[in-house]
Amino acid sequence: MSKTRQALQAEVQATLFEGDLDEETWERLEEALIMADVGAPTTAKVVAALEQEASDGGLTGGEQLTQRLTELLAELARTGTDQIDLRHDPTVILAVGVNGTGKTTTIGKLAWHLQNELGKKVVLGAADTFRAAATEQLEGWAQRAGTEIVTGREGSDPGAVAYDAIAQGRARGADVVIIDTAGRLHTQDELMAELSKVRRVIAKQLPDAPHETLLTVDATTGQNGLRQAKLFSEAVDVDGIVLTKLDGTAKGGIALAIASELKIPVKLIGIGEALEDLRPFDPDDFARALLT
Ligand SMILES: Nc1nc2c(ncn2[C@@H]2O[C@H](COP(=O)(O)OP(=O)(O)OP(=O)(O)O)[C@@H](O)[C@H]2O)c(=O)[nH]1
Ligand SMILES: [Mg+2]
Repeated sequence: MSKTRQALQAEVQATLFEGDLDEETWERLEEALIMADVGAPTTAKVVAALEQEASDGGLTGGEQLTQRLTELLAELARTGTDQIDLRHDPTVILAVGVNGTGKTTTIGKLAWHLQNELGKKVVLGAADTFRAAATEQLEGWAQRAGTEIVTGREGSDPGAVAYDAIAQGRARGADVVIIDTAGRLHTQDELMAELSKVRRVIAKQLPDAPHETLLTVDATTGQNGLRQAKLFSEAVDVDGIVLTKLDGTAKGGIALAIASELKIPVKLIGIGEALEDLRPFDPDDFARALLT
């Protein structure tokens, strides 16, 4: 977050502490938020609310303004429940998203966290059978995280691998089964249909599953990633967003734009490539971290 903080903080602080709250304050604030990828609709809402409060006399100085801005951003980012419910037996998590957004890496980190920090037994399913390298990559993560993994042959049916993984998970008493899938674009009809089929096959093995479909979004792709996520979530049911690569961007405001514009909770954030670089998304902490 430090890159976003540096970019946004400098601009906001310069804006807010330069005396009166006037037209220029609002323009500069708007610009700063747009630069941080908070997005035009969300920015407009926030600035209009602040302007109103200022003209009603509720806001006087820069300090108050910073505080209200933080509160408003956090409010907009709060969407539904942000926690993953792990009470199923086993809980099935399905990772979906556009190519290269960080599905496999997120699964590795999540598996590690569940197993080593929460003491859950995890089984991974390598249902990205598109390339042999994809399975190898997930095997590497399974090894590092110390979890079991179920794989299929290259080119085999991804639904069958998902089905097997859940069957194995149940047989071995796993708490969580996490299924990897191949990257795809919402415009690839056949691949989207394949994803729906994977979901149907999973439900055949366990009626309520998948319990959590997580869509990974690459934070460095900004507003473009937001549009992709919107279209993707219209094609497949998504329960939560994992916003990845936040360590590599000065545009962390995208988390707020996604939550407030898509109405899908951002549940996890990726902040690096190592096992421990995954965090829960907390709107209050996040808004505070953006500004102070
Ligand atoms: N800096 C950084 N890099 C990340 C993060 N998450 C993933 N990556 C990197 O992004 C690249 C793609 O990650 P993958 O996990 O392979 O993405 P994927 O969605 O599984 O890709 P496909 O299976 O090809 O669709 C890799 O080089 C990862 O190391 C993150 O939070 N921060
Ligand atoms: Mg992958």
